[in-house]
Amino acid sequence: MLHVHSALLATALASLASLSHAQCPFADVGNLAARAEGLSSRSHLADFEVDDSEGYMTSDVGGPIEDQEVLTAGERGPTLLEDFIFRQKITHFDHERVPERAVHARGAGAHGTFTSYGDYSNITAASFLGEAGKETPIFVRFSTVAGSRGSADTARDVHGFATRFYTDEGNFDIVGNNIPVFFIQSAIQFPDLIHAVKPSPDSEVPQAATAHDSAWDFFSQQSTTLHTLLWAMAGYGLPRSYRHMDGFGVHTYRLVTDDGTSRLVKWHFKSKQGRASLVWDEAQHLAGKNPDFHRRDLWDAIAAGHAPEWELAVQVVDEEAAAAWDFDLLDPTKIIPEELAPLQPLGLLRLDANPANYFAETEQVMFQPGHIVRGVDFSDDPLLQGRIFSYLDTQLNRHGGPNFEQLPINRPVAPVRNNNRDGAAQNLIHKNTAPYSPNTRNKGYPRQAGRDEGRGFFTDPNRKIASDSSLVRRRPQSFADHWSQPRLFYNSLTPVEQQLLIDAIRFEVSHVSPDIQENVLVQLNRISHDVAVRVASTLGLDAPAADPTYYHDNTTAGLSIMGEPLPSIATLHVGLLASHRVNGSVAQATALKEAFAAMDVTAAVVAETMGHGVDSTYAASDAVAFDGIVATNGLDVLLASKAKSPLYPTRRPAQIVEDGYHWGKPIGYMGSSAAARVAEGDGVYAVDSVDALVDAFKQGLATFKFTNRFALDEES
Ligand code: HDE
Repeated sequence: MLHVHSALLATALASLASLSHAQCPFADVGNLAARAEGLSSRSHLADFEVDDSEGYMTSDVGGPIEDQEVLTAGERGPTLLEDFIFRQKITHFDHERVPERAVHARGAGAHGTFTSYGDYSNITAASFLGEAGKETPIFVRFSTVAGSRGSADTARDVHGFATRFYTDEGNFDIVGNNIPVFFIQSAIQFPDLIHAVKPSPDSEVPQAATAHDSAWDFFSQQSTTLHTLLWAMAGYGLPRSYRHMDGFGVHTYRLVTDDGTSRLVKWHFKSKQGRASLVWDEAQHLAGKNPDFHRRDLWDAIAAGHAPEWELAVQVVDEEAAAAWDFDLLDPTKIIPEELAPLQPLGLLRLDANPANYFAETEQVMFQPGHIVRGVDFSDDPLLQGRIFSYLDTQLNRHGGPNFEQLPINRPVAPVRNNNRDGAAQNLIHKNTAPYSPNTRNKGYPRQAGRDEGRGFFTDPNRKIASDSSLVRRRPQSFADHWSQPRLFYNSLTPVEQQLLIDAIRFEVSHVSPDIQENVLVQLNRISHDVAVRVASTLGLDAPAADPTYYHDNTTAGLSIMGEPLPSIATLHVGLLASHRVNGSVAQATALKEAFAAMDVTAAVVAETMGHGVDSTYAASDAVAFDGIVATNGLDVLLASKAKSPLYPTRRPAQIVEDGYHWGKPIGYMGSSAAARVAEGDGVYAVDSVDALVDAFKQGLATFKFTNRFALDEES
């Protein structure tokens, strides 16, 4: 029935979309069509949606009320306890919050669809991968880790990438990150890690940052952190948007076929938008200018009908071959280089619908690595094993009871039948009066499902434990090398990316105490003497003597972000600087905006005041808002060093161009504006026509960051 509704709506909107603009009663036909399409990916929530577009206000139990004045004893008298309307409204407000997530508190989510490319029953019995073209609704939540719910999106951090598949055989969650490794090898250390990176217990400083003693004290004492730390200090800690980052399941999982054959796998989500990062200075500006930068970017792209996409892929591992590798597959601080196990694509994720209510959907979604489906199984990775326990526990704390899976965003689309009963906020009315197994009173139902009956989980999951099964509290020797893979990562970056990574460590470690700085240098030196020397030079310290035990020159493919152009420039955003003081400038910016729109690149016309086709003012604009910047013909008047106006902060137009240049963005000068150019070189285009500019920007935006503008140590 619900499907019929959304199908009807989709048809109605599609026919609206086919009307010409003049006939259409709505202004933005494109967006309406996009919304209708999006609706299908969240149609399983439709039963729970509240539509207040008509009707009288009521109390929580349905009686019509007015709620703007309290009931008092006389106009100037005391408020009466009897005022149930007031008490209900205030009490509900007092209880509006649930505890924020202990980690990953800051995030944004969206709905969409996963489409399987094929029938993968040769590697898994999972039904959502069982047929080419099979569609499964999904919800993805992206996040930062350390900051509180109100912290800035662009804090340097590992980023969460949690995906729920509402499969026809139950919910399957891949609760992953945008970095393929993790800081620790065992779940028992997670509270230590988080206590170290969170703000200081006395002052609650700093927020959403790791440039403090406790974080680097822990990192330098716990060398398992080094690999993830290096990824976070590189561009992976500063994604341009959630859309421009990949996702990883991190742990080794298992896929199991119907006949019980089990294979080890790593999950990957490859961004179809490509990977792109900010630079640190830019990210810091954004934290103040637009703390919602990532959240808004995702929302706007989806609202405009530009659904972001990722390819789901797996590295399938041959266990016998893996036994010869020099790292352990159960160690979550290690990647499997793609040379050892190539990615096998499985299907496409497409996020095409924004939530209707942030709290109900994004805040209340409760992911768990323990949410798996038939055909997927765990490995013995000790970090994963601990997570299977922790997430259930944390959801009990956040929701306050065991019925959180009944919330609309958590409820599976597959039927739920079992003997779990009662508890706070029980939403269901169970009619079975024999809620136990085995029973005869309910004819034995609900029946037990197993591998061969009812498509259940495997009673015998075909997993073995090591033959030496004595109880121990120690880690295997195969987990002991914490330095070779960080070096592999570092070696695989371009020289500019290596420089930015070193600069990030310099920034962070400049904020910590000298004894901790010394400890950090010892660890960096085990990865690379060059890195240790370059960081030490900033700190005014001597690096330790080279410690070559783990030094090597190996590299692996696919880790550099800045070394590759973006596969698509669609939905990148360009600033078009114009002036009402210069004849034809706003008109030229408008022509550029239209030409960019034809390439699905959005653009904003900036001038001194709003009106006449201007989207933003210099008073409100900043280079951080744009992926590329164009100064229209005649703008040299505004860019001149003596140009002043009460309509914007001193030198703002010139500052936008200069910042954009220093942050590596493509810069265009039209006509005479080139007289005020900051510099020449790659990614700086001085042209006369709209066509020439747009043509140059195609390549400029795809390059994204012109890295030769960043200085390397040896050049200084
Ligand atoms: Fe989490 N993690 N984590 N984590 N994690 C949480 O669960 C935890 C780990 C990740 O958008 C919490 O619902 C432990 C690795 C994401 O809602 C909590 C350990 C990876 C999210 C928790 C880890 C992650 C969380 C906080 C070590 C990448 C946000 C609230 C054993 C593979 C999900 C919550 C969302 C959230 C515990 C390590 C990713 C406290 C104990 C490794 C993306 O349960």
